Amino acid sequence: MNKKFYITTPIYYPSANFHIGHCYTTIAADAIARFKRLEGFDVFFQTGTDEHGAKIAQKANEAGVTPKEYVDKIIENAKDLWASLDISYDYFIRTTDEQHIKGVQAIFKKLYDQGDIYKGEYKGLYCTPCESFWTNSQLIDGKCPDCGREVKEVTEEAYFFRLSKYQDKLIELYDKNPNFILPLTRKNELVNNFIKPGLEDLCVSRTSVKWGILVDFDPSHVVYVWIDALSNYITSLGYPDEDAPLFKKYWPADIHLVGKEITRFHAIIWPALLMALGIDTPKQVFGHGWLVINGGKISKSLGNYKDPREYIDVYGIDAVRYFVLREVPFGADGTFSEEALINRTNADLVNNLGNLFNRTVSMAHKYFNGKIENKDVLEDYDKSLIDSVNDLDKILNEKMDGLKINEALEELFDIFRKCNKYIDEATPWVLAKDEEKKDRLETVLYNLLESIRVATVYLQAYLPDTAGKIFKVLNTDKTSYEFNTFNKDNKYNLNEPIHLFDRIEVK
Ligand code: ME8
Repeated sequence: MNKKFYITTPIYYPSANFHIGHCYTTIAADAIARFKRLEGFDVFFQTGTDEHGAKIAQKANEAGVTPKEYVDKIIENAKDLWASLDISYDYFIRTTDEQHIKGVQAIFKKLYDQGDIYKGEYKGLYCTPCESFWTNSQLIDGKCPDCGREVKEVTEEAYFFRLSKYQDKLIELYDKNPNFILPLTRKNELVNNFIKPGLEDLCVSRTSVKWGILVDFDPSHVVYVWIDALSNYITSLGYPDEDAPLFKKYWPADIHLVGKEITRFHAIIWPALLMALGIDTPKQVFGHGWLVINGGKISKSLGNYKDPREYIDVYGIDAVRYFVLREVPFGADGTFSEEALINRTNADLVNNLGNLFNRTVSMAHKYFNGKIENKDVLEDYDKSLIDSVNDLDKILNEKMDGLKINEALEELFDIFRKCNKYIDEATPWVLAKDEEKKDRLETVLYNLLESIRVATVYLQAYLPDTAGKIFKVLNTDKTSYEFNTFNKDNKYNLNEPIHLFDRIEVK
């Protein structure tokens, strides 16, 4: 039986204003999910929308509609964005789904019945845009440490989750599973800033917020939006029914991929809740960095970004996907600019891959009418290219297991670079002048086509659109993982060459 792999993105706040930063988590999760599928894993890739909370209610109010009407309409924007980026999610959860609402209510009741949730009074500081409670010591200059905006003092009757009870168990979880929080810098931040100062019990209900999941045994309360949101990862699988087929098959999650600012919710509150529920904790929480513009946050109010679909329209899906996956070491912050996107596209996609593919296929047509077989007339230096191609599997597996996505792509594109170098060494246009070198010429073209084919098997994980185009021209059905090594006995009958990418002129 295939091994399972459950990967999630955060569930997004429904928005009319998505930017390239929002696409970051999802494009990365998509590449990981596709890579695992390629390898034969039974993958469940989940994304969705986080639709409750004061912020949404406020926006709906401004638009003169009910919160549900507001989210129903705006949700399509997220689905459309993911479709335009070729995101291959298996399940899209909405926190307004009936199954999710019932699941969250059952979770809350179970924790209350067993004493992990109790009633008390909340006095504290709340940041409405971030839906986060803060203590005085956590504020920076008296403002929300995440977004820098004003916090409000609130006092109200509230339910609390005994988070403090799980302090030692969380430390044990991190110690026993060194890869639970990655990259390591995030783990150190969490332990030093949150765990070591001592965890306080967490306020998990609000009476002043109306748009949310009602506590069914005390309906003047709604469930704190982060408890609601985090639960999505199991309600989608059928929890609280622990015998639900999806839950049995896919839980625990293999990776929760999140942005760095929400790592603490996923690596502290979420595993503590799961421990309280008596179910397994996820295997890994990976907190990636931010894409920034001019060193600062991408922000609607600064007006410093375009809708990602505008970049897709101009440069193509795969230019955007490639940039996001390749430009920044996965985990660190990185700068987004249209100029950097153009430079990356021209250097790697146009000059390296595009050029290689076009000239290889063109030569195959020019010299052999597109029909190429291996004539096995080898030179010493051929071996080095073929060995590199056959090493890809091991290298890419290592890189992807460590979520070094940018390095994996670098290795893959190094094969295309080596193929270009091989053309320069073999000089097919010189061989073509000599009838006696005809078999050597055909061998050279075979080696190139076969190397491109194997690399493209992997390229499917990152640039599915481009990989599809390459396979179509190669006219091959050897596209799956089982054909991931250099085979001497394929036969090519190529379709016409195409330009994979157009050079982008800088205005
Ligand atoms: O946080 N660079 O939703 P969200 C990189 N609903 N990633 C960025 C980014 C940037 N400039 N801006 C946003 C939420 N993101 C909650 C999650 S999960 C139970 C609830 C990433 O719509 C961000 O880090 O604000 C997060 O991973 C994702 O976009 C969704 O952010």
